Amino acid sequence: MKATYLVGEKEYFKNIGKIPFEGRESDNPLAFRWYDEDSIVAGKPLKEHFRFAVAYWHTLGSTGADPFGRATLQYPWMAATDPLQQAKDKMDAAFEFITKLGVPFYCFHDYDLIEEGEDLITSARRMEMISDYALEKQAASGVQLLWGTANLFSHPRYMNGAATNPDLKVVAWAAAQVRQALDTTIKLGGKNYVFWGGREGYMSLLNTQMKKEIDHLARFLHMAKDYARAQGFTGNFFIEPKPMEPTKHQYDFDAATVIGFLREYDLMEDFKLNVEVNHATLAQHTFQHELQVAADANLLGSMDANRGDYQNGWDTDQFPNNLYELTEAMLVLLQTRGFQGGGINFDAKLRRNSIDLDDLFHAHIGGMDAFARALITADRLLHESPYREKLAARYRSFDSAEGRAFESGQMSLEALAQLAHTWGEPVPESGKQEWFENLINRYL
Ligand code: XLS
Ligand code: NI
Ligand code: NI
Repeated sequence: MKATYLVGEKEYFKNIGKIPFEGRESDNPLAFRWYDEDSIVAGKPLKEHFRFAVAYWHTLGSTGADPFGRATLQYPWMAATDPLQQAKDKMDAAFEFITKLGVPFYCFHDYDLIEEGEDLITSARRMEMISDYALEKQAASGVQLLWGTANLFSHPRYMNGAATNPDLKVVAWAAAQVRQALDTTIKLGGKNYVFWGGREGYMSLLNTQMKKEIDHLARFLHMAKDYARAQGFTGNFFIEPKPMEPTKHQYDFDAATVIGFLREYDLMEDFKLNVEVNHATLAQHTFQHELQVAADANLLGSMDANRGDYQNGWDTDQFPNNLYELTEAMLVLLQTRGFQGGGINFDAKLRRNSIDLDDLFHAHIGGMDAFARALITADRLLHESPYREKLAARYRSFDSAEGRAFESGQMSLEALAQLAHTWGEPVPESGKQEWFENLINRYL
């Protein structure tokens, strides 16, 4: 990223400059204490491990509205009533924020960039205009697009789903929107393209032919992939699992479900997973479980960082700050091959009463520092602590000749059973869970 940052005609975040790294002794809340982007951990700079991205919809577009009350956030870049002017102001603010924060990527839904028009042609013209502007902004700042996507869930036409809608007319409209979002992503050099199945699911099985809808979803994904590949797109496609909300049952329930779906419909070559913390916990999994499931299938593409509320279980999209949870997640990341093509997108939003512009900085700085500290801790756990040794020791019996024969399929059930007779009753061995748990706190 270039050292100078872009400030549009207006400067939105006045009195805030480029966020510096000041180290652990600093008590400046607008500085990084752990995230020193060029410092090398586990063989590469922190910025390459994380590939942080700002989520356009939350960071620039949040209003603070909730089902009980109207907007509390009146961001100055949303003030213009003309949609073209508003989109340009929003983008000026976005690039000012992203470059001051020092994040290398951003992510968007099509109509986060500019308000949808009253028909497809108007929308296409608007997307053309704002993506030209984004191209200029990207070139001037060095900020890149981690992924693009299409919003196939907000407009009322999608209330019964998009690709899984029982009405082909809606499916066709979704195709028009996805084609346009793919074109925009490709034009902006996007590294990846995301499908989060917004309303791809059902509210009641009574009015739903589930098999038909899931077949349609797979067909739609094949079409989108074929189109993008024909346009020269070489990036990854990501599916973002989520078990519920907005529908009662989302088809992309969790990582294991999505992996089964990709396998069944022959999509494994092109699609990987974008794992989100709060979606994992909604599915009653831990975040690290979902990462491990994706990584074990060689399908860990990217991550949406946030956290839920552990008391009410909702998808509250709070900024990540739980060091213990993040350290466990970074242990998975470091012990597997890391992200394939993706990075860490802050799919997180401010609380409705966090109304100051600097709150956006505090939120992201805190999240980035928490990830940096977690990664540094996980790396030390792997290299300075007895963690790896102790974990491997639990499985050491499989290093024997018999263990290797078992693992490589060279042993019958009779031969395995015979070993029980030879070896006798096994002596129980402790799982040492508390020992493992304490180790993390010791290194944090
Ligand atoms: C919603 C999702 C959404 C996707 C992008 O819960 O997290 O924000 O990341 O469509
Ligand atoms: Ni989400
Ligand atoms: Ni998300």
